[in-house]
Amino acid sequence: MAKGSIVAGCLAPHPPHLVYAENPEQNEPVSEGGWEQLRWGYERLRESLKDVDYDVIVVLSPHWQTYVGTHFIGVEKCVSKSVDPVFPNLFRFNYDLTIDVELARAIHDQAKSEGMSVKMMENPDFRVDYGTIVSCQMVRPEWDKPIVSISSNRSLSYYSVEVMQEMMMELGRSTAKAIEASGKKCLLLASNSLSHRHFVTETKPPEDMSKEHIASHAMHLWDMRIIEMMRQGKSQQIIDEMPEFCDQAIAEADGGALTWLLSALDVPKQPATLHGYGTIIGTGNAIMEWPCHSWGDES
Ligand code: 2X7
Ligand code: FE2
Repeated sequence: MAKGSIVAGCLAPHPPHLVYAENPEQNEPVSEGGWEQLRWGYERLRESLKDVDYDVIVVLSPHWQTYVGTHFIGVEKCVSKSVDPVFPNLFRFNYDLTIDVELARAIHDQAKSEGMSVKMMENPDFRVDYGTIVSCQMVRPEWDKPIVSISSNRSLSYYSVEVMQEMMMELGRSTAKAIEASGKKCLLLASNSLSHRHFVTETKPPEDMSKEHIASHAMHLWDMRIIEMMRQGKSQQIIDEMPEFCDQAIAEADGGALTWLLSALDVPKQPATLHGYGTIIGTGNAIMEWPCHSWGDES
């Protein structure tokens, strides 16, 4: 069997506003659009991936929060309605998705063998979180690929960013190893915003773009700093600065998705492509792609 591979890794932010603004048939609320810069960014990402061959999407979302270890959905068919608890007016999404349980279990087993606390989630009534759904919908609205859904272990809440990063570095290595052994081609998604300071009141309508801007200049500076490091292949520096980033920018990378992704990509020195940047209720969001399929073995 040929070795499996990661064809690309993406930072794929998940504010429900993006799906609300797109008006896909699965989402009940109806909008007049909005957040176009980010939605055009996702359009560019989809265009960039359109000729890339892959079997599975592997996604880690900070909105599936688990406090004892990392969990993996272990149910093959997930069909239900996902409602954003904070924005039920924007996101009530009827989903019908397939899980690659075999690959999920392979990553679970590999991580377990490295000493991580892990669990297969086998409750057939489990509701898939909106972060997972929004990122997948924006990257691949056809829903024609199975996914592997990985929870966010909130080790930062119990311990520290440093402990969270140790664990996510191991989870990333285990993910890459299991993918290689599986023979499958995988697209990895880290589902998170960058700076995460947000407004506490909603505009009328929510898609009134005359009110949308970054929460503060300090948040803007952090977002630009992280984006520049990604564009320059300075992944190790991002990992090194993660404690300050999480603390000062209340970054949603606190859920571990970005560290997991960088680790699975072997802390890449290759530049990431910026497909789009924009704010959503004051938070900073970048759509980035590490196109590993084009790097070759020598890079
Ligand atoms: O989950 C989110 C988010 N990360 C950023 C902005 C708005 C809503 O939801
Ligand atoms: Fe979020």
